Amino acid sequence: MTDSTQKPSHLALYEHELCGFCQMVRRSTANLGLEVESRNILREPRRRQELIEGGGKGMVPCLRIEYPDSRVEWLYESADIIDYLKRVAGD
Ligand SMILES: N[C@@H](CCC(=O)N[C@@H](CS)C(=O)NCC(=O)O)C(=O)O
Repeated sequence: MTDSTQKPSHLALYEHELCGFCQMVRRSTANLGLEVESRNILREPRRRQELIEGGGKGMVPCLRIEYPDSRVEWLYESADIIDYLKRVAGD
């Protein structure tokens, strides 16, 4: 469950280029005009480690949501990520 009361201060997408679900999310960030940092878990192994440590599993795509008070949430599932991004873009 993501915090719908606060706007994120930073968004980062853990992904890789061989993942079709990641491509769907990436397309949606482009269409919505959102700035989302890309963190590639194949090209940068430390990103995969971060993902497992922070989110609990190595599955991609995963959106790391940081709030102004430094709280962090990890959102898995492409459909949930896209819904969340649409909400953020609509604010
Ligand atoms: N239902 C998930 C499927 C994601 C998925 O299957 N990701 C694959 C890459 S395309 C993966 O990370 N598999 C490795 C793992 O689950 O650890 C979604 O829509 O995001």
